[in-house]
Amino acid sequence: MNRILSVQERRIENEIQTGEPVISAHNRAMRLLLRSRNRKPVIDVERGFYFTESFQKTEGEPLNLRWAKALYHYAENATVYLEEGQPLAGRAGRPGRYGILYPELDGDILDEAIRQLPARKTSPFDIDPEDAKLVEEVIAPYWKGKTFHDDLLHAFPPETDRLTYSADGTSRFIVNETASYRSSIQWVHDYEIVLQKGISGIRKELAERLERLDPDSPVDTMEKKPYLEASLLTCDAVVLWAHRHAALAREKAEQEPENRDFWLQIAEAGERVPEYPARSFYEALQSQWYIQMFSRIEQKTGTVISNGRMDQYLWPFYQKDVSAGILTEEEAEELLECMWVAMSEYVDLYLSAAAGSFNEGYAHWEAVTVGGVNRDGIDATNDLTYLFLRSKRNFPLNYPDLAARVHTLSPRRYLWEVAETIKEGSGFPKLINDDEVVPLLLAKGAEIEEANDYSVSGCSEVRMPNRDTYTSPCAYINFAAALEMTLFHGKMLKFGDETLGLDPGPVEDYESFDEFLEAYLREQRYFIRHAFVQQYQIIRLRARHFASPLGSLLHALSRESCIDLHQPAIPGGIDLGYFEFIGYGTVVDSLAAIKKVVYEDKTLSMRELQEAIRRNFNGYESLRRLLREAPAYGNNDPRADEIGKRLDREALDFTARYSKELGVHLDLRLVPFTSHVPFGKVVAATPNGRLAWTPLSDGSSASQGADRNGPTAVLLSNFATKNLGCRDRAARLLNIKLSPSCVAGDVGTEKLVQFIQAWHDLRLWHIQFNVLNTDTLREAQRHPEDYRSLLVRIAGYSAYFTELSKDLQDDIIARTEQQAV
Ligand code: 8X3
Repeated sequence: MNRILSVQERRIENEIQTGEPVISAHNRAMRLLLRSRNRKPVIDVERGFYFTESFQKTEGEPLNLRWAKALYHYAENATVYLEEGQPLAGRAGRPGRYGILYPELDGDILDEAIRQLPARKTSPFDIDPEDAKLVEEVIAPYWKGKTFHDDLLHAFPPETDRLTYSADGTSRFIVNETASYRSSIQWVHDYEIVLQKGISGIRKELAERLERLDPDSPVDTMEKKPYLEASLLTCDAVVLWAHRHAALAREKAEQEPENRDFWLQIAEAGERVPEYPARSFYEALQSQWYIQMFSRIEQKTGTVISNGRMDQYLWPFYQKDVSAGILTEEEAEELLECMWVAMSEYVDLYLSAAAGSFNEGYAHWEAVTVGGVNRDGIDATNDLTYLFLRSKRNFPLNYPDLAARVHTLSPRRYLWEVAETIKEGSGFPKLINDDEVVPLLLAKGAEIEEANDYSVSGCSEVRMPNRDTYTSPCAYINFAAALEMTLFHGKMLKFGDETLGLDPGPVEDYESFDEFLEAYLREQRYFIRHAFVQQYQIIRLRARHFASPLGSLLHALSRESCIDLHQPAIPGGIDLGYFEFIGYGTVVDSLAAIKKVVYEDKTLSMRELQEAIRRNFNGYESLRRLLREAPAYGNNDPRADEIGKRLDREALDFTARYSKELGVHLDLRLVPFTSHVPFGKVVAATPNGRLAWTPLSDGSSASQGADRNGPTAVLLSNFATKNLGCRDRAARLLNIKLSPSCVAGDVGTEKLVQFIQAWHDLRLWHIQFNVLNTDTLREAQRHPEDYRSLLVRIAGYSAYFTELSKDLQDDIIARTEQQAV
């Protein structure tokens, strides 16, 4: 093929030609990867089983204590695994790719899910017949009627319920709660305190607090005592878990004299960390890994427990070991890559099909943050920053999700290496803009040092460990459905005659676009209103269902107040929640098309438009072409962007007024996961010419193929639609697909650096790139067996292209491939 390829594409072409995977210099990590890559994940039932067994015995006790007892029961009894060649110990399940069960969340649908998961089209899982029996006979029956999901299904008033669930309780993909998919949203622990003090250091302080409690105080007795007892037990549980790994490693050292040193190294590390402070780079990594995995066992943190600023908190250990001559750069990189493989093997298992369709490609994305400013506001890049970037270029895996912070004084070398890494082609790193994020965090109440020190978390969110205290997931809202209801009197073609939203009255006879826009905005507001009603209930219900003693003891404010992170209102905390605007480009383009074609040019009437939509443009091809040529978001065209800005503003005004009532910030976000695919499946054709049931636009990206003026125009539209004077803003995810030819060579790298600088200067929150040829994607659809290792950028993560649904594959193919930057 005579075309310019990205590094990733070249590697895959090479693999196809030679029939051999390309082995990087880091053989140990690569061997581990090849053992599990593309293997269908298996369900490991032990976490679900031991939690169930423990919860049966602790009914009536305080929730956090029950959780700690369950963790201890797991740590004491669950199988511990050590893998040949893997220097980091600590898995939450069997070798290979695996998912685990959290029946307390949605175990009421567990039996049904277990039957469906092996054959599910999107993200299937296998399960051993014996384990399936255990689920059906022991785990699932206990949780019937007791789960969070059970309670949530009956928590909403009828109008909210109608927009949320179908009659059978499955998601309607309109105002979509996501709380029943996970116990917590994306999170970042304070890993640094574990590396510095060890769990024993934290435990000692908490034990002293327990000693000092006032026995006459009802608050000390009823709240602080169980919190502290739960914390101590959890400390013991995680240390016990590490010790059990160490003991197994000692046994292996005895049994396998040829690998004695390897197993002894693991044994000694497990005897030391996370119990005590880490002394070396290896111990620091091992300590972080035990905590990371144990917090997976603790609860389902939907899609991500991010790693925080690894280039900062690992730096002292790295520097010390390298100066002492006991660690080389290559050894450090290899150890990190072994961690990436272990990370990729734990797969987030979603029981409901709806939740699965939000996270296609077995998605979870534990962001590692690099670069940015330090607590004093000075550039923080160091040798480790560059090592992370290099590892991302060298090691063909989608874990971890690398996030590079960019600020005004980011060094030139840093921007250059970031651009070179993006050119590798598999979607890393994503970029987050300090000059947008830090002022917003300050406006929401953060101190300057903690705002400067933020970590990237989730797709494109940020966290201030020790200051953020809100863990409730919120709504993903399908605003293309709001548009359809405006056009069809509160109904949707998918749902027949049922009235779901507001009836805007005689829309066919409106005389001006303004009248139509106001009707749409009433519908938009109605949707947000119901998302907030959902959230009102979710906040209250979650506090009765979830506790996270480990997450809580790693949080300074939770320790201080002795209040679990799942309880509302931790003193001193900043509660940053959100709601999502899904289908932004689709809605803006549709409104811009209605304005032009129906009201300005009067080329067709509203009735004709309704008819064309009902017929999915069959027989209306020339009309469809006309609609597609109307002004569209992503072209720096004020005719579309002004509409976009108005929609954004209305949503921001709503939350500025009503999130206060909930006592939290609910910020407006434009971050889809993969929800724009299932959301599109319930929306008929839209006035921008999009066909029925196809994906909506994603995040704050332009509609598929609508951006015709090059990528800088996409940035400018993004900027022009923002309401910079509003505080309740948060992430706007932006996908750009570039042809490898437009960034080829040093000239291409330089152009990409300049493009990144333009993005930074416009204060856009996030950006990420696919650098590949659309032909490669088509080829991968035709011959998936040859392209198993092809990674593509999706929402805030990358995944194997061949593990995605055909709909999502087509969506990525349909995104504009920009030919010049
Ligand atoms: C993750 C999104 O909903 O956990 O990117 O904040 S959420």
